[in-house]
Amino acid sequence: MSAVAVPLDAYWMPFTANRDFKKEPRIISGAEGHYYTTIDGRRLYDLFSGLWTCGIGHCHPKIVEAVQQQVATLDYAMGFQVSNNRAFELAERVIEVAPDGFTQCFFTNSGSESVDTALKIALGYHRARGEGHRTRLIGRERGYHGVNFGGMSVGGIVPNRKVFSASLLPGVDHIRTTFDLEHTAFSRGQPEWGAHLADDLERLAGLHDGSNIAAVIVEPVAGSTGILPPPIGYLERLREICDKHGILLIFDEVITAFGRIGTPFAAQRFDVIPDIITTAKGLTNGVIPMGGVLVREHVHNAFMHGPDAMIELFHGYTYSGHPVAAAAGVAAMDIYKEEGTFEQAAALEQPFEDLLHSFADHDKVIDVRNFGLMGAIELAPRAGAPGVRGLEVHKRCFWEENLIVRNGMDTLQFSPFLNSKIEDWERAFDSVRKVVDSTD
Ligand code: PXG
Repeated sequence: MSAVAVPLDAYWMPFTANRDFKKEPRIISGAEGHYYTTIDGRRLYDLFSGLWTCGIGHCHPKIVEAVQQQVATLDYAMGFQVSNNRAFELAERVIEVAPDGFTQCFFTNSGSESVDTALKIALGYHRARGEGHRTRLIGRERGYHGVNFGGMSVGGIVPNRKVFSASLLPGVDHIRTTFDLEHTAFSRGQPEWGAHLADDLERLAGLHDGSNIAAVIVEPVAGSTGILPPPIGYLERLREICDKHGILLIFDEVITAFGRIGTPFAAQRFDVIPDIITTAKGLTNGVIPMGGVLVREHVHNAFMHGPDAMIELFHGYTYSGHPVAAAAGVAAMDIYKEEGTFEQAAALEQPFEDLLHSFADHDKVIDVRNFGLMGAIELAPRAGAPGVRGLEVHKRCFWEENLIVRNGMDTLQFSPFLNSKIEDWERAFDSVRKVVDSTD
């Protein structure tokens, strides 16, 4: 346990069991490369690369330098009516690696803000084209799209919605999750079963009439809910149904963008091109909070009518395109290119899959899922105590094995560095096995 005193009372931690945490605080005070340093001086190997954020490692010297220089040159400039050079540079760099047809990037400060921005752009797009009746938004069960009202409403994570049930956006429906242990357990990569689940969108189009639906939003590979790769053919089918009914397809790529699955965007890996893409996390390698919403030309063009002197989209944040965040983003884009980060991630996919699936025959494991450098080992819940086994593994890895392993209930989640060393993984997964073996 932490030997150094930290004032624990005032900070209300996000998505954390605060009282449990404060009995046994796990506090990090430094980081370098693939390791954290705890406040009491231990080094921990990070199997979650931040929170899916820091794909090229912590405190990358080039990003550190870019941020230091930028903050001493231009710390902030108003982003409405005037702007800063860095925001334009970063938008250009992001569009350079985006799928063909994407021409514009709108900046936010987080994934949640990117999602709500994307939903508003979708509604504005239809209205601008004279289809203001298209107001329905469709998400998916078990989807995670952040915690703001829009993202929470299209999201499908029950505990995130439960308390706020009466305040969710009206006019939202959900298609079925692709999670199905009976048909897909222990699939390597994309499950073969489940493309037909996309037809649930056709069902909703039948119920409401497709002409009333504005957009459908999905994570191409669902992340937070415990890594659900799309069944083969599923995303293609969603795209087809969207095209048939004039529905915009939004890919929430807050996790999957910038190399996590071996390509700049998941859209390229699956060769399914949405109309709007949301990003955050890897945009700055997690160094400064920032998100981005990428749109295809036709989406942007729909807004570019009316008097030139009129604001086209009444939306934006004080910190949209913040120069220090944008400088971190430009440095991240430089490194991705110079170090071949996306190719490095692609080359690591197979060894990662093999390591994860070496847990498949463990008696406490009920599923293993993976795609790109996203992986999950789902443990059987302990009778009458769902989630406890997973949390114990997380804590024991932290205290006994000097290892960060994130758990979502009883699912152990892995988001390793895009430039990981296989020897480090071998050691780390040996430790995970030791802990899983010896946890009740
Ligand atoms: N969309 C997706 C797909 C995400 O994964 C968000 C939106 C929201 O981003 P912000 O920056 O507002 O948090 C996310 C965030 C986990 C975990 O354990 C994942 C996220 C957040 C917290 C935990 O997998 N992703």
